Amino acid sequence: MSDLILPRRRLIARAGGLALSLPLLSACDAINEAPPMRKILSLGEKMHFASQRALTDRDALAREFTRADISPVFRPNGTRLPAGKAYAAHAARGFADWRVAVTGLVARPLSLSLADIRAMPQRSQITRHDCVEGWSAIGEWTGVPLRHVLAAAGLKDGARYIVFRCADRIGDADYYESCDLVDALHPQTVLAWSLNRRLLPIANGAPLRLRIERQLGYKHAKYLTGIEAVASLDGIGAGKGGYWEDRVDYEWYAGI
Ligand SMILES: Nc1nc2c(c(=O)[nH]1)N[C@H]1C(S)=C(S)[C@@H](COP(=O)(O)O)O[C@H]1N2
Ligand SMILES: [Mo]
Repeated sequence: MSDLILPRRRLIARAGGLALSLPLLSACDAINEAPPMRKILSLGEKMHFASQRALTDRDALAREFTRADISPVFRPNGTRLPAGKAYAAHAARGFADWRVAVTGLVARPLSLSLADIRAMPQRSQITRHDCVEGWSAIGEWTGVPLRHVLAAAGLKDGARYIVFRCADRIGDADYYESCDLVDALHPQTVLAWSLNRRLLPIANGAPLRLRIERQLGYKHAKYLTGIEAVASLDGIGAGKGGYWEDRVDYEWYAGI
C-alpha cells in the first residue's frame, strides 16, 4: 500500500476505516451479536462509535454469511457465455493464457496471468449478491483484493476511478464498469476466480470477475480483461461509467 498515491483527504478516511475494521467493531450487527462487547462498551462509547461509522460509512464491510447460508444455485445473469472464437479458445485451454491488463494512470503497467493473481494475497468472503432485477444469491468468493493489484501497479497522482473491461459484448458494445477509489480500495472488493470453492463457472464470469460487495449486481463485472486507472470517465463508453448506466437509468453509484 505504501506506493499508493492518494489525495490527503482519502488517507484520512482510510485511517478511520482501519480503526473500524477491528473484528468485533466492523459493523453495528457485530456489536448487537457479541454479548461481551455489549457489556464492555458504555453508552458514550457506543455513541462515539456510531458517529465514526457515519463518517466512514463507505468503508464499512458488507455483511458476510456462513456456509450454511450459501444458495444451492448461484443464478447466472446477463452474459452467460461470451461470443467469439477467442474466448472459446481460452476456455478450451483452461484460461492458461488469459491475461488481465492493468493500465492507465499507474506507475507500473501489469499484464497478470491467473497464476500471478493466485500468487497474491487472497481473501474469501460469503456475501449476498443483489440484482436490480429483483433476485439475490449468497455465494463464497475467493480472489485477490483489488487494492493489492493497484498497490503492485502503483496508482499515479490524478487517478480517481478504476474502469473494468470485459470480454463480452451485449448488442454492439463491450460490457464495462467503473468505481471510485473508495470502492476500489475497499477490503471486500475482490478479483474473484473461485465461486463456492470451485473454479468460477463460465456463466458466472470465468476466469475472473469483480466482486464489489457494497453495490448492486450490475457493477460486478464478469470476464475481466482489463483494469484501467483514469482521472475521468468522460470519453469511456457514453461517459456514464458503465454499460447499463450508459443505456438505462441505472445509477453509477449503486450502493446497497
Ligand atoms: N461482463 C459482464 N458482467 C456482468 C454482466 C454482464 O452481462 N456482462 N451482468 C451483470 C449483472 S446485471 C449481474 S446481476 C451480475 C450477474 O452475475 P452472475 O452471472 O454471477 O449471477 O453480473 C453483472 N456483470
Ligand atoms: Mo443484475
